[in-house]
Amino acid sequence: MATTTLDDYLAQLDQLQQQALQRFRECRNAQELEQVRVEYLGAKRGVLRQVQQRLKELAPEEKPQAGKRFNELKKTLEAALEEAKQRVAASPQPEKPAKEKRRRGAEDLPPPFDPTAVPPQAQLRLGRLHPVTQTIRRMKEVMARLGFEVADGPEVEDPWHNFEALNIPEAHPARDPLDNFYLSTARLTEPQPPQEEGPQLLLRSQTSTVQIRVMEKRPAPVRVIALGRVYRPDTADATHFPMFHQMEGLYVDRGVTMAQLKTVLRLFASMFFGPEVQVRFRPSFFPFTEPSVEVDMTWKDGWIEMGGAGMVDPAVLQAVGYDPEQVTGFAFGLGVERVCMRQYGIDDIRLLYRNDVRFLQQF
Ligand code: FA5
Repeated sequence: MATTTLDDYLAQLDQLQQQALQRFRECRNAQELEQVRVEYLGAKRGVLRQVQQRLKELAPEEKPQAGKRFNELKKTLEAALEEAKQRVAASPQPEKPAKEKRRRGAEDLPPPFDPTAVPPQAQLRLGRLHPVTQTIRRMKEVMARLGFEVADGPEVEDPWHNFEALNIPEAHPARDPLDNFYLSTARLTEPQPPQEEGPQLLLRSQTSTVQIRVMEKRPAPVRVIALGRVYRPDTADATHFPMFHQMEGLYVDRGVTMAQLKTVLRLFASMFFGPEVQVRFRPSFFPFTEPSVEVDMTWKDGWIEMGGAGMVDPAVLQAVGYDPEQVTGFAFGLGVERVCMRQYGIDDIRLLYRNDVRFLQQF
């Protein structure tokens, strides 16, 4: 026997329709709309679904009319849902007004910055050494195998170590202010206590300064390298930069010869770059070596100038208190960036100092 009459059922559907349409109209955002959709049109427990179940309770002859009305109701609610969706989408919720934000309590504010917090794994990027640093480490390794220990010196130098002891007298053009970064104490902002007139300091223009510092400190024999920054007001181009690095080498002992200098530089080149690299020595001039050479190495189809070298000038040995009758020595200074460029096939030195991670992460 039927438990629900047709009239009751139809009345219930009318009431439901009114209610539901009202609820859809009142929705102000997508979240509310979704709640109302689930409440009425939800596939499992929606009100419409429950009402559909009750169709079974009607007498068989009443079912077609009731079913028809039910289908109408369903379509009406689905249309109301669509319309509400469009209305909500067309009027995006404005940001909460600033006034309201300011009134919010501390618990609504973002958490305070915690410098000890570990960021999520995805944000952690593994760093790597700058290619020039990698080159410096490798150069030290190779030279250590050839018996050279590492020495060091300051980047801010006095004229004695940068020039005079290296046989570069006061009037020499290499000391021209246009070719060096002299430090001017006159620019200091704080008033300075009266001082004795000191030497005009400068950023070292070559690592040859370390030759002097080492020999001043210890007697021969010395066999050292010094790797570090040097500064020159050079215009940047593909092979020059105003700040660059040099590796200085110095070997002083009884009976050191030019043949040994050439052998050490050739060995360095082949141990660093491989047996196919060729080394060329061109006659040159440096005030602190005699004779002097320019050192080139093959790269691509030509030669790249790597550095200068020569036999330590007797005047330099004298300046540091060595006896040029007892000892001789050789010295060389290689451009580290040039070595790095040949090592990695970099054809413009400026790329090394642009701090472009896309470039740097290749090494
Ligand atoms: C010198 O600096 C000498 N002190 C080298 C030396 C040492 C000679 C010991 C004899 C005995 P030079 O100015 O040529 O030499 O520089 C040496 C190397 O530094 C150059 O061959 C080049 O490889 C590199 N170099 C020079 N200027 C720059 C620059 N602006 N940017 C990058 N590399 C440079």
